[in-house]
Parts: sequence; structure tokens; C-alpha cells
Amino acid sequence: MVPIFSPLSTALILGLCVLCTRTVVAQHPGVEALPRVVEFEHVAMHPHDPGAFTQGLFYRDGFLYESTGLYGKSSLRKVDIATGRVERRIDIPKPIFAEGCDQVGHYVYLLSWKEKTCFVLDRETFKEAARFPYAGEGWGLCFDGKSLILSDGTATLRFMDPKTFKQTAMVTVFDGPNAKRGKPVANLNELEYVHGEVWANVYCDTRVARINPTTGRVIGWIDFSALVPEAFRVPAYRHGENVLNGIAYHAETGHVYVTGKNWPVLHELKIKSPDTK
Ligand SMILES: [Ca+2]
Repeated sequence: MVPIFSPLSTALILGLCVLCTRTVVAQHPGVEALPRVVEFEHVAMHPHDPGAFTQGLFYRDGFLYESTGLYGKSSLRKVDIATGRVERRIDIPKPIFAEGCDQVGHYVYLLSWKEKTCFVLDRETFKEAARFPYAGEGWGLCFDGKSLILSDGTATLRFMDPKTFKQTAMVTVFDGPNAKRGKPVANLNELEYVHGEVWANVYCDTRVARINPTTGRVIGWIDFSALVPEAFRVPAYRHGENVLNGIAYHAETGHVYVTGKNWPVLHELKIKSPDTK
């Protein structure tokens, strides 16, 4: 059994209920005109397994799919959102350190950190269907409808063909007016494709970068610092443990699910923007 809800996490959630009833607004002054996805309303908090070292998160048909990392503790899970109950789980044995994941049709693509292998698993059974080699590290993964987009801890996003997992393109993510004058944004971690944008956790940052995947430009930052559980704020946050990591987007409702490594809670937010209801 996977522990889901400890007394400590209950206390944290009760505290956060007060903290998170306010609206979280994304700040992005002076950026190019992409007025989509600018404001959020906090919808709910759900339990999240505090033993889940979250590396990847996506939504499908009422459930969240989550990959967790660490050697000997890596897994892929299908999770009931309201209860946090793990409906299906496969453990990924050593020597694999699981990283980000996303869905392509009936399959889940699952990265590994330094093992240079992408696993393709049947989404219903979690049985392995294929595996592909790739160069470098694997951190985050999202699917834009054509390519899988991979982060590797640098400022580069790599575009991979799902059929072969061969790289077809790449872009450097930067924060600034243009690539020449902008500052590269390294440590790109878990990813999510949202309304034509790539949203990226940045390792050890409480902000999420909204990235134009064509140019690599950061078109806005979303400050989720208020969502970090009190116990996980500095100095623990600086050490790379318990950091914000995990974004899942439900396109039909416009809801976004956000959590972190070993967080006892998962936040459900609603995007408030001109093209969502
Ligand atoms: Ca994701």
C-alpha cells in the first residue's frame, strides 16, 4: 500500500486552505501579446502521496498519471484525483531513475534521468511496448500533438519524433526581449503543453515558465510560491528536495493540477483567460 495521507499532511492542508483561497495572478509585464492564460483561481486541494518524488504528471479521462523518481523508488502511477488513491502502479527497478512522462495516444512515454532510455508503456496495462535510446539526460516531457518535447536540465528543449524518438528540432529557452539579449533559462524540468505554450517547472524555482515553443522565449512567469507547503520552504527548498514539480492540464475544463516532490497536496487551479470559460 502507498501511504496517502499522514497527520502531518492533514495539518499542512488545513493551513494551506487559508493560504490558497486567494487568486493567484501570473505577472508578465512588457511581454509580447499572448493574452491567453493570465490568471488563476484556486479550485481545490487534493491529497497527494508524500512518498511520491514527482517527476512527471498528466491528465487523462478523470485520472492523473504520475511518474516518480529516485533509484529503487521509481514508479508510474494512475491516481484518483479526489482521493489520491493509486489505481494502478508499476515500479521501475534499479538501475532506472524515472523522470518525466506524457501520453501519446494509447501510450505513456517515460524518460529516465541518466540511463538514456525512453520507455513506452501501454496506458491501460502499464506493460512495456517499446523502448528508445536517446542522448544526454532526461528530465521533463510533454506532447504538443506532433512532437514529444524533452527537457534535460539545460535551457534546451528538444523535439522528438514519437515514432522513433529521434530528435527533429531544438530550441533554447531564454528570458528577455530576444535570443541575443535574453538570458538562457536553465534547469528546465517537468513540462506541460498548455494552449500552444510549453509550461516548465524550473528546478528549485517556485515559478513556472510559460514558453513560446517556436522561439524559446519566456512569455511569462507564473508564481506558485504561495502553494509551497510551509514545511518545504527555505532552507529545504534550496537543497533541491520537495520542490515544486508536476503540472497537468485538463483541456476541457481549463483546470491545471500542480504539485511537488513529496508534497502531501495537489492543487487544482482554473485558468481564467479570454478563451476559457
Ligand atoms: Ca506534465
